[in-house]
Amino acid sequence: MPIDPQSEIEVTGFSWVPPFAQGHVRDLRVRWALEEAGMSYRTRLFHAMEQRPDYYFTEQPFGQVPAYDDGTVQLFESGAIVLHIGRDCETLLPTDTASRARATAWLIAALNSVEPMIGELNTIDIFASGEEWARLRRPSLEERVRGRLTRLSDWLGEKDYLEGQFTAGDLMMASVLRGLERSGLMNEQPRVAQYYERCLARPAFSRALAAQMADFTQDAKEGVAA
Ligand SMILES: N[C@@H](CCC(=O)N[C@@H](CS)C(=O)NCC(=O)O)C(=O)O
Repeated sequence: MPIDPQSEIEVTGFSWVPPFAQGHVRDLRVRWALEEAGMSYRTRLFHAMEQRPDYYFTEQPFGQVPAYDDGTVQLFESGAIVLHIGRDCETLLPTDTASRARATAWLIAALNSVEPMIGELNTIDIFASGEEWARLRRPSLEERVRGRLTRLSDWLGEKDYLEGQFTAGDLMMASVLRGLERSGLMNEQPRVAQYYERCLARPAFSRALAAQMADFTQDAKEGVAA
């Protein structure tokens, strides 16, 4: 869906982030879910390096992005927002109770059981590489990530998606796995790598990514802190 300035749905993201973060800001998950659901949205953008206005903390208690407002529901937390969008999209959240519950479980597993250690790995690689504590911490962290990838590979087996069909759980798992692109660890698990590529090959993901990238200012694209 093209971004529609008249849409009732507003998604808050960033107009500027450093180049390494472009295409990885968490409003991408929300944009992807909206694309899967065929829902248009408008954006409100902040500069990542500038103080968010006071009123924003009443919408997002930590001042982070994304935030979401559809006129009826105001939300923060990318997982909660994707689940909310999924209520009206059978692709994201199947209508039968059992499948819907499984999709929800995978979304939470992505955020709670996989994302934290990938986040820590990236913190080390991007912000602390070369520091002694990072050198000591990294090998065990890498092993923990490898462990999760092995389990994911075993779970996937011959399935295309975590529960057979694409759901919000896959959207979130693939979003989280994007944090491993820098490390190359996913290449050690071909099934996971293929699953990841399968998720990212969805046209809805490409549209969401293009829209996020288009929203960065020229300064951001040039890597210049305005
Ligand atoms: N758990 C939150 C995390 C949100 C988050 O970390 N957002 C980052 C951008 S990807 C952010 O706003 N960082 C700036 C900050 O923390 O001030 C979610 O999934 O929505």
